[in-house]
Amino acid sequence: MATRRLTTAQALVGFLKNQYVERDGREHRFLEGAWGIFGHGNIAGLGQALQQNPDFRYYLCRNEQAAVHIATAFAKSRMRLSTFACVSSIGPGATNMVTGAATATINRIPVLLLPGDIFARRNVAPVLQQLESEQSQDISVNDAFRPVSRYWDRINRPDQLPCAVVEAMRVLTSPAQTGAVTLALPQDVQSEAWDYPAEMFEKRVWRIPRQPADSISLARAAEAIRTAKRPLLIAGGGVLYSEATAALDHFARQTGIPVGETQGGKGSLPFDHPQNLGAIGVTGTPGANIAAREADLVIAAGTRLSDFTTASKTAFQNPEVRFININVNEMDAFKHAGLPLVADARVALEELAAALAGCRVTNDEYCSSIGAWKQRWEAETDRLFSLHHGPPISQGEAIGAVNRASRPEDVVLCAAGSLPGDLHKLWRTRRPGGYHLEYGYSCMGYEIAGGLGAKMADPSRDVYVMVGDGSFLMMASEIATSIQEGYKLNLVVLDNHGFSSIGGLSQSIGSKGFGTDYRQRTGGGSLDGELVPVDFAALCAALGARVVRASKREELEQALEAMRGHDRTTAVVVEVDKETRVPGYESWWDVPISEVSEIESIRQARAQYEQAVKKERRHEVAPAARQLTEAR
Ligand SMILES: Cc1ncc(C[n+]2csc(CCOP(=O)(O)OP(=O)(O)O)c2C)c(N)n1
Ligand SMILES: [Mg+2]
Repeated sequence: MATRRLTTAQALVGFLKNQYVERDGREHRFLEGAWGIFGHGNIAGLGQALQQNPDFRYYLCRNEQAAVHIATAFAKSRMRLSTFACVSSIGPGATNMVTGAATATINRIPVLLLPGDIFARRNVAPVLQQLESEQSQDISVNDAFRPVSRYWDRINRPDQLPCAVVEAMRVLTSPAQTGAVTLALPQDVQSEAWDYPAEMFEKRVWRIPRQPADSISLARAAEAIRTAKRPLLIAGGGVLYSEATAALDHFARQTGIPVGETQGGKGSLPFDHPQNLGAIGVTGTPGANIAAREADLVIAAGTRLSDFTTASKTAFQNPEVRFININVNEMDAFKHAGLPLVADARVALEELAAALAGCRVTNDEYCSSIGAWKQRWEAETDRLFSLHHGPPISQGEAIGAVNRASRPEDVVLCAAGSLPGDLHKLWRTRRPGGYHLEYGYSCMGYEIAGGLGAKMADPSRDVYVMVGDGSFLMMASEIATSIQEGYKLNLVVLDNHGFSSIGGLSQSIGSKGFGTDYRQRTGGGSLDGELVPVDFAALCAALGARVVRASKREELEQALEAMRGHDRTTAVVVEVDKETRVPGYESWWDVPISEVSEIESIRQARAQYEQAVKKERRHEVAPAARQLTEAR
């Protein structure tokens, strides 16, 4: 057998750079290189291996968490067909990636994490940054990756590597199983050599299958759709990842069934598609939420049915409601006692459309409601886009300005704060992938790093990162990385001196905004003094961005116009009114309120909560008559 004598780290890089995926006849290199930061736990091992493999590019970032966000946003933008590896030293560099791992796994996005680890040989322990345990020498901080990884392994001997990397690729390229994959690499093992089989370094193509649905279940689903009176389809991220947008367009036009979009699925249809009711759930439009409330059949396609989509299980109030779940992931397909179509979204939608050929399901009355809801929502969006409030202007107006300034192919990107809800409702998405929200983990700090990943995934699309002051302060470091790599970001920093989102939530639970403003501590001991002065424009400039300040709406519009002419990361900083919020529509979110309290406003909020929570339904144990299938 031909072999190559390589270190574990050299063999790992040699293997990774030769992995490809193929779907629908298109082939992609799966890993485009490695992001990360070196330390003593990887510089001599993996660092050296990357140095001698310049065709597997190393990218230096400022924070290991950011590395994972960059990789995640890149993979999300590439519809999960390619990603990056992320490397770190041992200890804090490694644990910085844990939050990124959770973000990727929850969003079902492939990223490969390669943290350094403590010596396998153990004789020099405890090494710098080692977590010592009295119960076992087989514990390190990297064990913290186990619950947030879809596959986790520790390479304690060089000859374990071939088995581990093949498992890693199997999971990363599995549409149902994908997420963060962690291979912990003890510092000494990285540098140890072994005679690796030469075949390990040959090009390998992983074909991503398009799984069809079980034929009996599909026939039952078609029958249920044919006889439904108020059907509704919910489009989740899976519709985008499976590149099923054309299939969805065809299915919706043919059947007349309206579509509500989750955060992950927004952009599955253009905003002005006749069947697109827009955002659904807690941050949804009135039309989508009324349709959900009345629906007798919900077709959930490529969605995890999170609490934001189901309005904490209050969204579907029709006593007869039944579910059909199209999902590659069996766990999702079985939710709400639904009829599981364990299948690729595109194949399932095409097969359903074929089975329903010539069948328009929606009656005239439902069709006219859909048209009226759409019309009213466009008028409401126009109203919120032109409040002419302030200065400080309203966040809705700022979103309108960015939406108008961006081209149809451009991308808006966001993750946490009040922006995700406002964007979900208001952003007029024109192309698939034009709306990039990390709302599975809603991780403050994802935005700027994620913007860089999205821009790298498709440099022809301009990326507008909309970021609140809180998220900005959590992690703005990758502005410098965007300058280093020459990828231009358009940053729109919305400063409202604290947390509009959690501040609003605090008001609604009776806590009057406690602890949600960026204010100085007063003599009385509370955080309600003067605003903490933070100059966001100076921060952006200091990190290398071009920057403009805007306060009036016209200034924001001019700044956005001027942004387009620059080829380097450019920021506009605008103050927005924290209290002028985009309202909620026909929905509710379960945030339990203290059962007993000394504060009267909290007691009142609790009384309302007790009423509202009664609307929560137990779809998972629906009576047999409401279940569409007994499939196992
Ligand atoms: C890492 C992290 N910590 C805490 C939270 C909880 N959280 C959600 S939104 C938010 C405030 C965000 O502030 P900002 O970015 O200024 O947005 P705004 O609410 O003002 O729109 C907080 C603390 C979170 N989502 N992520
Ligand atoms: Mg804020």
